[in-house]
Parts: sequence; structure tokens; C-alpha cells
Amino acid sequence: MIIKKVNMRHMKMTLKNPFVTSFGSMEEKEFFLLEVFDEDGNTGWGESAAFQSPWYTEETVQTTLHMIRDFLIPLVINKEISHPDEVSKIFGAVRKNNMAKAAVEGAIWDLYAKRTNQPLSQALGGVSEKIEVGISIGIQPSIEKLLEIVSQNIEKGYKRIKVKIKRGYDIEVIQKLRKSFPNVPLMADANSSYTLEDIELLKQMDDYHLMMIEQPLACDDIVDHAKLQNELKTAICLDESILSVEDARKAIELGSTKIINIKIARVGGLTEAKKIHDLCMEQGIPVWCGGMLEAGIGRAHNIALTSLPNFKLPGDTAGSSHYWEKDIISPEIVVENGYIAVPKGNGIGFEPDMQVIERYLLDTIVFE
Ligand code: OSB
Ligand code: MG
Repeated sequence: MIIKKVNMRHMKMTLKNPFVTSFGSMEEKEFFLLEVFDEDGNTGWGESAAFQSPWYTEETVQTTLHMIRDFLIPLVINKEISHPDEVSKIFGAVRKNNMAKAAVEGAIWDLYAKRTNQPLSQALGGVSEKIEVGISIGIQPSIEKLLEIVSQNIEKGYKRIKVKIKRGYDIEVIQKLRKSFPNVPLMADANSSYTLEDIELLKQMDDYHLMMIEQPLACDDIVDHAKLQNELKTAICLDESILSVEDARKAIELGSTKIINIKIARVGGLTEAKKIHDLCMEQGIPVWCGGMLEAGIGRAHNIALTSLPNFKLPGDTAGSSHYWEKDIISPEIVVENGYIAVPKGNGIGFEPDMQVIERYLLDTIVFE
């Protein structure tokens, strides 16, 4: 296939509820939609994930714009590409900037699946017809409010509850949640709030049979996580620390992690995500699909990836209505009894809703 044209749409959407982490509050999501066209008039869609400020990784909306516009699109436009796995090799000319790469590569994966008349899930080697989903709940103004929101989401059928924790908003929160919901599958995400000096506190987490604790220590660490895992019964799940299949291999070898959160954006695209999935499957490490508060295009990619066989734990791909008044795809993503049906249509299997896209569009750059 030859990428003949790319539309890069700059979007801004307001979240239904602010998402609060140890780094602050996010009220809106600004991102890019990449629409790629081949020589036969097929199209593929991708969505960028980086936030406006670099708190989760070093990338931002503006660095994504710079990388995609000035480096990544010029590397693929008007070039012959026979399979999307080639894209990550071509992008090897650019160091890091995984979120920018993933947005472009994702669009090319969708295009490829459409050209070859198959669902993206199938093109990736997916097997599941429906995927299990959980929900990630941000930090709340009070524990009472948190308990109320958790209870609502259990009623909606989500298969596991993840709560954000931070220093000073941790043991008491987990203890109260456990007391109110003794049997719910529960986990905590620290987004790197702690160091090994907090080991005694972290060990107290073992009393609440959590499914896992996500990224307790530094975003670039795998050594201290191995030390911590040695002292904890609770499984550690790495998120920020895993940027590639090589990172995954090293972390598994060191014993730093028992579970891996795969985010397509964080690892630079679907090809790398699949490699991490395959390695973890060989090594007996279950994985799940993380989220970046994506709109519908990004979530559709997450669903396709989650259909691979080693996605053994519920992911963070909640339904459209959890995030948005109106999502940018049709149909919207619906969670039923904690499951999302993997679409059977070609490519991502959801249609971009151009009317809604227009509503949230800031501007468009066209490359030909
Ligand atoms: O650490 O998994 C995380 C959201 C933004 C940045 C980082 C994370 C998260 C989430 C929510 O936990 C994921 C989602 O619902 O899309
Ligand atoms: Mg996380």
C-alpha cells in the first residue's frame, strides 16, 4: 500500500468528569486524529494519546504535533509499505516519541485491515469475541464520594475496580473500599508516587487482597520494583516503566513485575504491543490493556488489541459514556455486564462520526 494523503485533525473534547491523579486534574482531552488514505481510496484512522502536560510520560500534544508533522508523516507518505509491522522499523529513525509514533502506526494498521477486508482484531491475531473491562477511578474529593462512585460502577457491571492512590491517600482508602466491597476485584494505581523508603506502608497493602498494585515506584525503574516485589505478596503491575518488548523482557527477568499493563501509545504502537503480548504469554505473565482517556478511535484500537489471547485481566477500556457526552464514533462503545463485544466489521469496526468530529475540531493539516 502507498499512503497518498493524511488528514491530521486537531481535536479538543471536554471530559464528563475531571480525571484527578497525583499530578493534578484533567478536565479536557486535546489530541490528533490521523486519517490516512491509500492509492485505492481506502482510509484508516488513528488517535494520539499524549496529554497537554508531560506528567505521565515526557510527550505532550505539542511534541506530538512536531514529531508527526515534521518527522513521522514525511517518513511514510508516498512510500510503499506492504505490512504495518514495517512502520515501527521505518520510525526507528526517530528516537522515542512513542505516542506520536503509535498514532500514525495505528492509522496504518486500520488501513491495512480495511484493505485486506478483515477486522483489526483479526489482523492482529485476536481470538476473543468479547473482552472483559474494568474501570479506572480518579482521586475523589472525599472517601465517601469514592465509595459512592465505586458502588455505581460495580452496579454497571465493570469486572474490576481500579483506584488511583498517592502518598497520604492510600491505606485508609483501600481499607475502606475493602470493608465496603469485600469481594470486588480491586486494584490500586500509584503512578510512581512512592520510593523504596515507603516499603513498610506498601507492605500494608498485602492485607487487602488486591489483584495488583500498579506502578508504585519511579516511572523509569525496574531495579527497585524487583526489590519491592520480593517483599510484597501483592503482584506488582508495571505501566510507565515498560516502553518496549526489551523493557518487558528485562523486567520479567529481574522479577520486577508479575503483570504488565500494555498501552498502545506508551509502547509506540500495535506492533510493539503485540510483541510484548507474545513475550508475556510465553513467560506466563498475564497482561491487560491500559487507557489514556482516549476518544472512540483510540478506544477501538484498544478493543482490537485486547482480543489477543493473553489479555487475561480486565482492562481500562470503559464505555464511551464514562468519558464523553458524545463520542466521535458510531456506534459508541457500550459495556454490557462488564463486556464489550469485539466488532466484526473491517478495520477498527466503528465509523468516525464526522458531525461529532466537526464539533470538537480545532483545525486540520493536510499532507499529500
Ligand atoms: O496510569 O493508567 C494510568 C489515565 C491517564 C493517564 C494514566 C493512566 C490513566 C488511567 C485511566 O488510569 C485510563 C482510562 O480510563 O483510559
Ligand atoms: Mg497506570
